[in-house]
Amino acid sequence: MLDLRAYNPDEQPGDSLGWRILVEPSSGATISNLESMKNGEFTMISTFNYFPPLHFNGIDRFVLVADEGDRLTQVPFEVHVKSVQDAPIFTSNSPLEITAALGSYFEEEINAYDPDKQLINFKLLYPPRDSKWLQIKSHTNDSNGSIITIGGVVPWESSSGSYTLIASDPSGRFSLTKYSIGY
Ligand SMILES: [Ca+2]
Repeated sequence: MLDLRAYNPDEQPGDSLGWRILVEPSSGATISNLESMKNGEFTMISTFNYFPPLHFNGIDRFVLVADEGDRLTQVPFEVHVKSVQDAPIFTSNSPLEITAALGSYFEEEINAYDPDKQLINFKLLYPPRDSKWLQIKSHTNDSNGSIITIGGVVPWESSSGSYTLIASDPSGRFSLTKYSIGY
């Protein structure tokens, strides 16, 4: 790309040859810092930054031109942006401080979604020596994401502890959120 050179075969005094964008990227990507540099009789692209939109993958197209003022040459580009998978994202607050009453049933709903719309798996990690009273009670998936409910009857002998919830997708990418439960 940076080697792309243009040449004005019939340069007149005062002509200036430069590169510019003719058609913006079809994906909505941003092209910035497009700058040209004169190198002998050629005008080269010296700087060029291309930022595809977040989560975009597929084929993107744009057109640059080398413009000398009265005539121009179009150079069409096709960019293949590979898909990169993302980890699930918790939309509930994190970390969460929760107060639960000893001996009573406690429940908390947690929301997460996967930017690639993959199925999310949840796993709960316990503090050391925990009686594992807290469990994943329900887990629903729809196109907007996952809702899971963690809950259980708080044992009388509980002392405050920190629980970690892991959300992972089939590719193994994961996020975690911590819950600090006090009594
Ligand atoms: Ca994913």
